[in-house]
Amino acid sequence: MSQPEHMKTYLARRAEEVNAWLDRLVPSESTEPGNLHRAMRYSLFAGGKRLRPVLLIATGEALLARTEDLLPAACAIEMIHTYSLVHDDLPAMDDDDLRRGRPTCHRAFGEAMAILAGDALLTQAFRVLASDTLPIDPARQVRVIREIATAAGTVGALIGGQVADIENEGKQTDEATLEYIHRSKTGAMIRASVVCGAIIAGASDDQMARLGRYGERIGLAFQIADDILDVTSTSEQLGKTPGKDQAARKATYPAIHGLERSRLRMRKLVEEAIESLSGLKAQTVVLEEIARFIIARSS
Ligand code: GRG
Repeated sequence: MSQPEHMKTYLARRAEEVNAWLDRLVPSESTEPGNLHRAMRYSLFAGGKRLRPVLLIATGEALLARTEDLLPAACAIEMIHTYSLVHDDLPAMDDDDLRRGRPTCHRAFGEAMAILAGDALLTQAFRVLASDTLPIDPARQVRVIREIATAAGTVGALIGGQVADIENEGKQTDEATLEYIHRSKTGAMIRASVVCGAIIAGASDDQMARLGRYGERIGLAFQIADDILDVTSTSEQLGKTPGKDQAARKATYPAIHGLERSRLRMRKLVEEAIESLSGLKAQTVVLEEIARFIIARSS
């Protein structure tokens, strides 16, 4: 089996575990308000790759944490990621009709329900993180909550990056601003996935620093790959509308650097990510493979 095929199988197996836990952690459609829970589940179970939860689990396992101690936090990160996609697709933001290969949440349930489904996914994530479903030492639990709240927040993080992205639409964006948007909007949550796996596993300061660097590099590489795919893929391949970045005159790597330089930068980031893992004193093969897999389709 080729490396990407092997990784696809690995991701699919892990995604099944994550899905089973998500199913337990989010209220059922028969629980009132049923329509809201249906909207949350519609987006949550629409077939996302589960990259962030898998990163959290793979990092924790590399440092010998138990999988069941990692899964609740992994699911919470996926809930936050899904909320961000639901809100990003709204008419007031990216105004998209297609996500994960099917109509976006607001297309299926209406705008009001999509806004509330996003809010509810974010809230449920922190409920899970703060509950005793997370069977870890309370000091580590608080660190995980703080890490995720920071990554989902405003300063160099998800919401802040989204604001910068919107404010720079249609403008001549310089390299520093582009990098800030990518590191914040996409990179922060990916880095937090890795770092939270490390916190739950009780990583040393040295391991935290190396893994933080790994997460930061693959986070940026992932967004450059996404920018490249937006230019080079079809809507069937992407599960969302391609060419939207260009149409909205968004700040992207290919727009500023062209495809070839973007690919070089992305590959360099993955090399640096893998280098960061050396000396970790842990079994890092899966993390190396994930880093390569992230850019495989856009290389
Ligand atoms: C609304 C606060 C707020 C933030 C929105 C996530 C986001 C920020 C915008 C979505 C558009 C976009 C290009 C985001 C970059 C991150 C990205 C590539 C998301 C898609 O992640 P995947 O590929 O998706 O992991 P799946 O569906 O597999 O989970």
